[in-house]
Amino acid sequence: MAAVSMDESDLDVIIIGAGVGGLYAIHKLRQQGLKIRAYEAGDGVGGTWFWNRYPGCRCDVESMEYSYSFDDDLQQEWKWPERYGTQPEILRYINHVAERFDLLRDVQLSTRIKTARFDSKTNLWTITTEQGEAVSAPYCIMATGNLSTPRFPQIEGIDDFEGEKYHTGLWPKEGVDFSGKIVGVIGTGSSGVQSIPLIAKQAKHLYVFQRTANFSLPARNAPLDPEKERKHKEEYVERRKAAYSTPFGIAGYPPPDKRAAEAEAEERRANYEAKWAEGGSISFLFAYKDLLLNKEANDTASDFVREKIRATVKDPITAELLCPNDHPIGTKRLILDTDYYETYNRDNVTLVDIRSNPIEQFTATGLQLTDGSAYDVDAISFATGFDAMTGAMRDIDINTDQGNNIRDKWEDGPRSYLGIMVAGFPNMFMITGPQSPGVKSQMIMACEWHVDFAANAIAHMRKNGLSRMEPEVSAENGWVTHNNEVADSTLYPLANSWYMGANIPGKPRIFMPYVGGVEAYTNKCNDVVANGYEGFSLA
Ligand code: NA7
Repeated sequence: MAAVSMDESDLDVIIIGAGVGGLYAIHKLRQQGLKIRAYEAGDGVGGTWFWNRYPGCRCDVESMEYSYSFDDDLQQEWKWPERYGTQPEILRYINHVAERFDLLRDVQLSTRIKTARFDSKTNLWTITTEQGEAVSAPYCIMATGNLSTPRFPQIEGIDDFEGEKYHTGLWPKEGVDFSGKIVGVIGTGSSGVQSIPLIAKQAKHLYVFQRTANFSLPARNAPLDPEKERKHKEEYVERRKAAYSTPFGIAGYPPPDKRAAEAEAEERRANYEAKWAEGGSISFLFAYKDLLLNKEANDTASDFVREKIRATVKDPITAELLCPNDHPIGTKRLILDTDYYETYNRDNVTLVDIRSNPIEQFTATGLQLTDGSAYDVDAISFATGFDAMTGAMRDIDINTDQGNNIRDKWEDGPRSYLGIMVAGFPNMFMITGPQSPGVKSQMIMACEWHVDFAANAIAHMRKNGLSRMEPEVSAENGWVTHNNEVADSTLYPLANSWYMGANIPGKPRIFMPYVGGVEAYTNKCNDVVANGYEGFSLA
């Protein structure tokens, strides 16, 4: 039987998750004089950057952008060593922020939330932890993350494998030494592509088991140019503001004004070459304005990258297998790598095609494919991804005394208003929830936006003596329809991506992020607020 802990009984806000979003929520809500408590499953803060410690883990947004904007002294004083932040560096930064703003005193670590229930008579959320503790508060913030529920493949015999078994999203803190070992990596999304070159350098032999080839561009990581850093810092405040008027929430990339067909083949090639040399995904996807809208336009960019793969990988069969052919470039998360394709020129790396010859089963010593061939390995790294965007919330039994349950509500795919709240679940705010631009934008900025929205809404309710806020069903339906229409006007739904829920067997295929762009989204949110929280019912 769960006991309500008395010292927590006067809480105003419960926050679930102490990653980038949860930590900022503590800071923001505390400034409003609210009593808050955050619950975090990990034994440290940082969310994604706490768990994903695999070799090569690095952010694919440049470090000067991928940071908090809420405090100018913080952004002026922090020094990022490289163009793209590594996992240890980003985690160091997050811990610095937690200490600097004294956030840890409101975080309960090593505490996984099992249930969250809203009672309409008391207007209170009560959460219970796996340890059996129960805590109540009028508001609940789900800062549970989009890529926080790692998934192992459902393949026969997976528990029979007696060697070392790792998941990139649950990597051991102490690291792993693959020296002298035969290693298998399953999965070639960002986590696989980032870790493969480093594991290859250490392992005796590396087998990469690839089901689907993905597009990857060179990151061109390098030490941060001091002059670039100085200039960026000088313009920080304006750049952060300008980011809200861009599609991906990142300033400094002028939007393209040409369609791909408006350029001659030679001009296009030169353009793609320049972007390839510059590194990074936004610049590349901004080569032409219809790359994500028009298949022929997209083919020109996809073909260019396939040519680069063929030119890099010496063995033509391996090169061909590495050429993505089932989705337009950019419709899955575009990967940034360092020496990924070059790694296949090493003698100790073998690419195994498990599309034409799937894994049949795991054995005590390795894995066996459908044609009977067997691979003995000392260790397997599962780079097999996450139950993205909805997995973490569905893992918690979120329900109300009115009979609503998030698992039932989202059975055919997530439904929300603005990716912030869900009809039937009053006073529950999501940080970068499904149907918001979250994962299609600069995530730290997206977290700040959602926390600010929730904090302002709570302040509005308290000021006006209101105790309950939730979306009207019609507003939610309208937003879901709009979200789907916007996605359907692009090439995104053509890919079997985690954006679509396609990586989890049985998960409904609905395009989950809002892809109308950050500018359109934040304008919509501002209008909603200016019109007295239009589409929300406040009681
Ligand atoms: P992703 O991008 O979901 O990649 C997972 C990879 O694992 C992908 O290549 C999958 O192939 C493969 N996979 C998944 N299940 C299986 C099974 N059952 N058998 C074989 N291969 C499988 O996850 P990441 O961790 O790399 O990246 C997630 C995000 O984190 C990334 O987009 C960045 O935003 C940061 P498939 O394509 O499904 O055929």
